[in-house]
Amino acid sequence: MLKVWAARRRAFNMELTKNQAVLDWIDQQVALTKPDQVIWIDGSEAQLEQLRQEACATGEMYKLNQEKLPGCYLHRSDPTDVARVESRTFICCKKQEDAGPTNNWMDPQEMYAKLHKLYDGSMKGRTMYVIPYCMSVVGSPFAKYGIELTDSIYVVLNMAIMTRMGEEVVPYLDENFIKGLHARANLDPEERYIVQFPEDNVIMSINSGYGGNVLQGKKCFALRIASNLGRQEGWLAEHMLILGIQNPQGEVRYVTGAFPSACGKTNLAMLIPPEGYQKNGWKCWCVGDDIAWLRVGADGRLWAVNPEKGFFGVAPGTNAKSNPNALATTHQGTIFTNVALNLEDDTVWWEKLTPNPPQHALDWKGNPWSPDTATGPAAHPNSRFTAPAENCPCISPEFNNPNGVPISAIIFGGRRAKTAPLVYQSRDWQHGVFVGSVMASEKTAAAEGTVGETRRDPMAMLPFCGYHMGDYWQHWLDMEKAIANPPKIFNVNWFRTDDQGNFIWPGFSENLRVVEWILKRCFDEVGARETEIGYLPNVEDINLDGVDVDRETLASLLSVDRDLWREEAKQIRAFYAQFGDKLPQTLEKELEGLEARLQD
Ligand code: GTP
Ligand code: SPV
Ligand code: MN
Repeated sequence: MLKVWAARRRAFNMELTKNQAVLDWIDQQVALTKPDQVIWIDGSEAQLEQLRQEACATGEMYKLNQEKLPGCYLHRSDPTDVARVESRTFICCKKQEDAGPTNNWMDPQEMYAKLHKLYDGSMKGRTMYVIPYCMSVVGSPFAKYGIELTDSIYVVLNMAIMTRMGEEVVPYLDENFIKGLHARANLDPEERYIVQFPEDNVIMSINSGYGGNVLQGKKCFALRIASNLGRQEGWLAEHMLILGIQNPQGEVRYVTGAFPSACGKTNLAMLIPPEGYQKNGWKCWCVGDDIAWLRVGADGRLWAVNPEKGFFGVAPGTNAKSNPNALATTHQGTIFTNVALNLEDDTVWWEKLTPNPPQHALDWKGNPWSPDTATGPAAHPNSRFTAPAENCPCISPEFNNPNGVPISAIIFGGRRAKTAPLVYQSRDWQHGVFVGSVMASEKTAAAEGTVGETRRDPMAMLPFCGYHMGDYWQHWLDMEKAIANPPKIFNVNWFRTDDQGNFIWPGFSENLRVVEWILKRCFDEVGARETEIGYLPNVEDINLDGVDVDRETLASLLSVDRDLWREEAKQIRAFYAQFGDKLPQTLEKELEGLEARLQD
């Protein structure tokens, strides 16, 4: 049987490699899914353009106003397929214990058997595309390579924006490549699976055509599989933005930030300094908006690379005021998913893009929409843009540096209406790991579930950690010994609300005021006051020149409510309970310390 398929593959005569391990694996997947043809993606503009035309001809994509949005397209996913599905995401390793209590698990053999039935013949009448791709800079010591086989042109075109892919990657494929198979099948939500087999370096997703479920380089590879590789090889794969901040002296200092999905990474990563800061010579540089691979450099510092090449960003809320850099980034070569089509000029629209919605539009499902008759939003709350990083006006000159950038601070954060203050610093690395491990945030539209519900999302990795969360925390703790000059660890919360539910802190650009304090702490340039939960700024140490926030409001944002924190400590204890023996002693001790400090 396999021989037949091998012959058929050779007949297409398109394969870009002679590597037998690669070809054998592809033959097996072809035999299973039975596509009509197999096409290798070489990454050339000519080939991608042909695919764009084909997608437009079948209605899979819509070509937008090419004068206003050159190279831009709109795609609508199935209305039942609009976000990551955590309930159908699995980590399949031999022992359930290795996946831990926060991941769905199934025995690998059982899962393979189940999936084989679903994939069997799923590409009949369709084309399989072979995408060789690389996470990080091609040829760099830290790069990792993979192949995604998919029957979706949308996936090919998105992967072409999000990853370095095609012919240039092929020479680097060896038997260690990450094997990925994706089939749209019939998009049945009941049979949707996003599965990682970390012991085999295999990713399989089926019955979805949306974002993080199917663009396998992103969450499946660069986080779930890579977190396992990082544990084995002594580095960290994290759900983090990477931002460079240039001060008036011209020094650029870098921070990473781990916030849960739809909690502000892209916005902070593309921050534009407030006017007064700009006048004084401050600049910000975006290195990454979603994923960071962190390694210890020869100088004993932690260095970060962004393994991606594009942004898959949340559209709603993005506008000329909140994030002009993101908006500019989407003005060419961008694929929009599930936004509204503005029929007035054949461009796109989403909530808060402009104060006045277009009178004539199609909503994210393709139905006529106008503000006067609307019964729902024009764009889906998790609608997104896929845009090339090179479009970004503030892309860092270090973006393609294979060594990455040295990190001064790690910033954890989430959406908390109360409890968490605007910013605080951990006492040391161990306490910082504790702070990350107990991160909590109100749920957003980025995954299925109830928006607004508070959940613990350790290091923003709850849906992305490819192994036992307790082992992951231990790995973080162990890293301390390897980093001679570790970054300092902080926690921020831009989302405290008043009694009417309005955000108290203006956020966005103004967040630089907080980051400035963070960097001053890293370089011993400012003091702090010690509290039960860590070091907080003295109210006079955060610059409020040119922002409409008074010291009293800032003081309230920097307050620690002991009653709320006692309640928080109780919840942390309950959360930790599920990890049993796997909870590192160090973190148990940190919790005891917090509880003791909160007793009067
Ligand atoms: P993922 O791509 O899902 O990982 O999300 P993300 O963490 O990159 O979040 P993003 O920056 O796209 O922001 C998500 C939402 O939060 C958007 O609607 C933003 O407008 C809003 N947001 C971001 N930063 C701030 C802020 O400082 N204050 C307030 N109030 N809202 C913010
Ligand atoms: C997230 O949900 O954190 C995202 C979007 O960045 S997705 O790629 O769909 O996971
Ligand atoms: Mn994300």
